[in-house]
Formats: sequence, structure tokens, C-alpha cells
Amino acid sequence: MTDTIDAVVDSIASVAPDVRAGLTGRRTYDAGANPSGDRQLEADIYADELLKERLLALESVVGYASEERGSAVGPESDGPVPEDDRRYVAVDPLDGSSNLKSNNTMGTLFAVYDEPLPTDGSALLASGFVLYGPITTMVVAREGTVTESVIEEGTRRTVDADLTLPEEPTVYGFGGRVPQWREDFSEYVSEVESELKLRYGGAMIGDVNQVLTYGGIFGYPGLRDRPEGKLRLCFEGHPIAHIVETAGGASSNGEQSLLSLTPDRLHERTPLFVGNEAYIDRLEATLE
Ligand code: FDP
Repeated sequence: MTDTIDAVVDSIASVAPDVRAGLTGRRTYDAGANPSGDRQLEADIYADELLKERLLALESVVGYASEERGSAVGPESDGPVPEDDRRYVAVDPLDGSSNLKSNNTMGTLFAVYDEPLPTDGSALLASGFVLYGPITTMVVAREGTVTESVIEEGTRRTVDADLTLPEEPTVYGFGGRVPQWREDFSEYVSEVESELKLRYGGAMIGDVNQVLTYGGIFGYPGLRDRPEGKLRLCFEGHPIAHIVETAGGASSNGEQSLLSLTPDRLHERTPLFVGNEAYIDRLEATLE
């Protein structure tokens, strides 16, 4: 199992410089929309193709699901992979890609499962993300540990072998337009904003990485006009919950851990909250 996960992580690290280099010149919207109805940038499609090719070239990866595709795809020729060795990878090729136009942070998010998607959070073996910030970093959660590396020429150099959430939280960021927030959520936010400092950049990975670095809470709530929220359980909810929970924090859809949820559909959305446990507990206690 570890070998396959290593291969997936190495493969994503090695493709990261190509994804990053390909962003220049792909900042315009393509004619299409992804299965969730979001407009696609040329960069979304480019990153998705690169990741699909590299990941499906790995022997044990028999399924590739992406936020940019309607359904999961497999390798062109089926190798004789024993059932126990089969791995299924879910990828958000460019999370926060609307930040490309304004040249702000975004990233690539992935999760490795031992069951075909959609499936529940307990089938997650590893998860992680690449962050295309001023430098390119990678955070990976597996076997109870979160590591942070810097990616240099496609290779990882570990900078923190045991990343944990700081005990003293500092920052918060919440998505969605304020008039669309529900009253109970607004009540919670007014408490949080008197205690923590606002940091919202518009790319979930960038905003969650601030929480991992400084402690606090990130959330994209269910809205009055969109009770299911914006973010997707398989591609964003499960992996980010797995990373934050492994780093000693907590996750929630407002009621329970995101890892305890089983999606019915590949592109199902969910309200999403991650951060220090005390803030998640208070959130769950405040939301009706
Ligand atoms: P984007 O649409 O740019 O891909 O995945 C969806 C996402 O970004 C998240 O990364 C981000 O947290 C959220 O949407 C931002 O939504 P708002 O524009 O509503 O703030």
C-alpha cells in the first residue's frame, strides 16, 4: 500500500512544475463548464489532462476521478491488478482556479481511496495538496502523520515531518456572500471575528493552509440560496478533512465529521468547516 501511495505522491510532485508552468497563457475561460456547472479555464483542463495521464500510468491506479470530469475513468488497457492492490484517485486539478485571473494562490488537491468513487471517508488511504504560492509546497496526510515539503524541480524536500495545528488559533476565513449566510451561522461568525483575524483568499487550499500554519477555522457554509454549499465532498471535503484531522484538528458539515459522510453522487456538494477542535465544536453547538 505504501509503495502505491509513494508513487502517487511522487507523481503529483513531479507534475507540479508542469502544472505551474502551464498556467501562463491559460488564464482565459474555455467554452465549457465542469460537471458542477462552474466555468472552466483552459488551465483547469490542461492540469486535469496532465494529472490523468501521469496517474493512470501507475500500475495500481485503476480509477481517476476529477472535478473536471463527469465520471471516473480507468487506464486504456486493464493490467492484471489484484483486487486488494487497486487504488482510486480523486483529484481537484486546480482548486481556486478563479484566482488565476488575479494571479493569487491556488493548488492541486488529491485523495487516494481503496474503493471506486464515490465512497465513504473511511476508504481514504492518503490525501494531500500542492500549493502554488510564492513557492511550491506539498502537504501529505497518511498513516496518521502530515508532512510538509517544498517542491524543487519536481522533487520533494521535507520541511516539516509532523505538521500539527497550532494550539493557539489566530486566523479565520469564511466563504459565500454575507447576506446569504443563515442567521445561526452569522451569530457564530460575530463571535469568531472578535477573537481571530480575517484571512480569506478565495482558494480553499490556500485558506486551509493558513489554518494549518497559524491555527483557526476555515469554512464554506450552506447558504440561504444554496443549502448544500459550494464545495464538493469527494474532491474537497474528504481530503481536506483527512489532512486537518490527521494534523490534530477537526472537520464538520455543521453536524458531524466530513469523513463520516458517504456521498450518493461523485460531484455532491457539502457545507465544509475545518480547523481547531474547539472552534468546530462551538460551530456544531451554534448551528441549529
Ligand atoms: P474556485 O471556484 O475558484 O475553484 O473549489 C471552489 C472554490 O474556488 C474554492 O477553492 C474556494 O474556497 C471557493 O470556490 C471560493 O468561492 P467564492 O468565490 O464564493 O468565495
